[in-house]
Amino acid sequence: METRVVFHIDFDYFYAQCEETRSPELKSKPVCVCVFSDRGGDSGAIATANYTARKYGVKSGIPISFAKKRLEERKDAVFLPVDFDFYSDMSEKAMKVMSDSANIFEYVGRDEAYLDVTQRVSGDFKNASHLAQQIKNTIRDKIKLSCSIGISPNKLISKIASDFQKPDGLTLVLPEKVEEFLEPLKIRTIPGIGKKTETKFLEMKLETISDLKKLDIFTLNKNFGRKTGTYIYNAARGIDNEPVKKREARIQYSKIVTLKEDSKNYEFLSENILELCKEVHNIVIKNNQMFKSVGIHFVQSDLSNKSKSKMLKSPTSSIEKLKKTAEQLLKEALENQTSTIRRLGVKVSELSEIQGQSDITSYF
Ligand code: DCP
Ligand code: CA
Ligand code: CA
Repeated sequence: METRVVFHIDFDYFYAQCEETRSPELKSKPVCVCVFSDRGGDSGAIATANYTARKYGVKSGIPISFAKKRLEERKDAVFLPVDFDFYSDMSEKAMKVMSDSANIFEYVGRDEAYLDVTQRVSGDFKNASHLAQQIKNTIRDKIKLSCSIGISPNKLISKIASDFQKPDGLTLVLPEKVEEFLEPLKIRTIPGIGKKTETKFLEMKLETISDLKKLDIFTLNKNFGRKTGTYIYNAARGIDNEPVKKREARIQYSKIVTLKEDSKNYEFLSENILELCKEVHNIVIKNNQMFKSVGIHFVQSDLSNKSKSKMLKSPTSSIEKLKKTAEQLLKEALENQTSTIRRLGVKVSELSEIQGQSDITSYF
């Protein structure tokens, strides 16, 4: 197989940086972006914080009240509610710059993407560094965002490399330097290895990737199962053949069926709705997403269209919530339905990525 040139691009302290771009006076202050829960007050969690706030121990996932305590001495600290629409707009613009520079562009989430640029740079890593620097400059000049880029022959190493010199980093790992780059790193650096797996290795006195290489494939498979064991074995050696797959940013997922017969009977339609919910939910989970809006869609017997949707209180990935909302919409839609229905659809939108799914058990 020819040597590939793969970028992983990740925006720095993304939500908080978007807020700084909108209000530059925030730049000198600790900035925390908060997901307030509907219980009111300070209940809820920190989505992210800028690097000034991080110096005080504020990070993604901790309760807002902890963050406030840690920043007590900083009277200028700012706590802002999340504004997903604004971050999506910023993301969309920056993603455009990236996808214009790639041979294959794979959207991962609002704040990161993989690019296969092998052809674009004629397989040359020096050209690749220049291209990466250009992308960084353009995104900084046009969109006022900084990002970090990892360059290597595969997705795994590029993902690790983009995180290596954050913020505003550019890390190149040449094919012949891959193992050298990995060896001193903590095992936890391997994507998919979470706290639980790390603890298991620490109990075996294994801390770095270099230590991890002492385990043979049989031991790993015995402990983690063949799929995960093989993944860890290869990852420790920098081996990853996953292609960069073309994927654009999605704004919704939907499924539609043509019914066995035209109908406006609630029981019959509801059965179909629940089946569609299952299918939509499968795609959503496979893509590691949550949704905040649920919609149903009718194509009526005269082929006219009708749709109805509902915004939820907070993003969710729950199938029960999806089913319940879709059934409720169906009930409401049928209240004054005269025409029978020929095709029926379910969609979810207002998507966001599920965060904190970094444990290997949830990774596969
Ligand atoms: N996020 C979240 N909850 C989490 C983790 C992240 O809501 N537990 C959101 C906020 C982040 C965005 O996702 O801005 C991207 O997550 P990253 O892990 O890439 O972290 P940041 O971009 O915030 O920081 P870094 O500079 O480390 O990339
Ligand atoms: Ca980021
Ligand atoms: Ca990220």
